[in-house]
Amino acid sequence: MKTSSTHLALSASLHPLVERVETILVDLPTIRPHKLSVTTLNGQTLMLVKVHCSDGVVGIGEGTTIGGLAYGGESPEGMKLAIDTYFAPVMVGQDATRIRALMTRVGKMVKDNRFAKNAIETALLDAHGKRIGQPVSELLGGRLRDRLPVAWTLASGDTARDIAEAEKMLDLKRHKIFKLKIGAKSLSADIAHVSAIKRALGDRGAVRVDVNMAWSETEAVYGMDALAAAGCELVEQPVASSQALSRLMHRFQVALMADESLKGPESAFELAKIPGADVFAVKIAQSGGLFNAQRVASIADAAGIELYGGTMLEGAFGTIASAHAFSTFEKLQWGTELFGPLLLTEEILIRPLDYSDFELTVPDGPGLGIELDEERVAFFARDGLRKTISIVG
Ligand code: MUC
Ligand code: MG
Repeated sequence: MKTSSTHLALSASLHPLVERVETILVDLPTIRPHKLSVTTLNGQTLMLVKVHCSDGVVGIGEGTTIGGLAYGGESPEGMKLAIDTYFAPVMVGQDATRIRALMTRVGKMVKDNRFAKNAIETALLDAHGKRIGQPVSELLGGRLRDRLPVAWTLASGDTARDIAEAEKMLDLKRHKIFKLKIGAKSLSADIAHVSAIKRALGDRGAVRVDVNMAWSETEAVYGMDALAAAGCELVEQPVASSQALSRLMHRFQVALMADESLKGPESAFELAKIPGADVFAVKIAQSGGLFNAQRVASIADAAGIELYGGTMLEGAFGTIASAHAFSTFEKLQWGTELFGPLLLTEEILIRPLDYSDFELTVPDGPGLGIELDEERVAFFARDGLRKTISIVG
């Protein structure tokens, strides 16, 4: 007995441990202002987290929000603070290979903070995949697809500019599904905007809208009818309330998708029970990690709800972590919107991602299968080289 417990202790100590957790804020400009009903983005802040392990392996994860605290309860700065102050002490010295056990430990000490948990879990999965030579998708049970359809969001705030942008995306064969951000203007202005874009694109492009909860239920009743007549195939989160979503879903033919209502498996279960949506926009950050995103997808499948792979406008690391998770979903009827890195002016990877033929390739190298360009990050890091140069200049 004594010998076997000594043996267990010894073999456990041979497992690589978490040695250090490092967080970096990276500020990157967007290619144009990105207008949502809740805020307008002119740039995006990525909170990158590096988990350094005792075997020399380093895993990278990302936490990104939309407009700081404009979209939800976490911000990049808040995630950095939470990870530095509360996550890191719980993680350091722990077995880096037992990811679910470590995330359970973190969960006991840290309530909520789904976005920060997702960033940490991504970094642990990246590290372990690199360690054993397997892509993250395989650590999640195995991918069912290598390529994912990718929608593009038209959100310049100007109809003619959006049409020109959609035409460019069709020409480049990058996107043929377009999501329009509405809800900031009057209902009639929004309907005219959507109708004009759908008329210009015809059968060459699918048109969907995201209202980001901006409408009341009565506005939504008018809006859903008019949007369907304009040829819009899906309406994302027109209202905040789950009960109102459910009433709209039962009243209208056009597909209704839940986004902000989904905050992890419990909320997915509650919404599926009502039922409150035809489609779930699954996001790894909103779900609280990649494993939880898979749970949300399973709940949807079991309830006959269709699936869509959503984004929090992440950079490359959050986008590719999402791609690995979505590649394992049995069904993905509405494709994905993993276009986040394309909204940024700057490349932070050594080799750019492969967006071609309207799809994104899920990398098949170890871990996330992507490599950070450390020099670019040093330049764009908050208080990094760019700031020094602009102060000097
Ligand atoms: C959201 O609400 O879906 C996705 C695309 C975009 O432009 O914003 C996000 C968030
Ligand atoms: Mg949305």
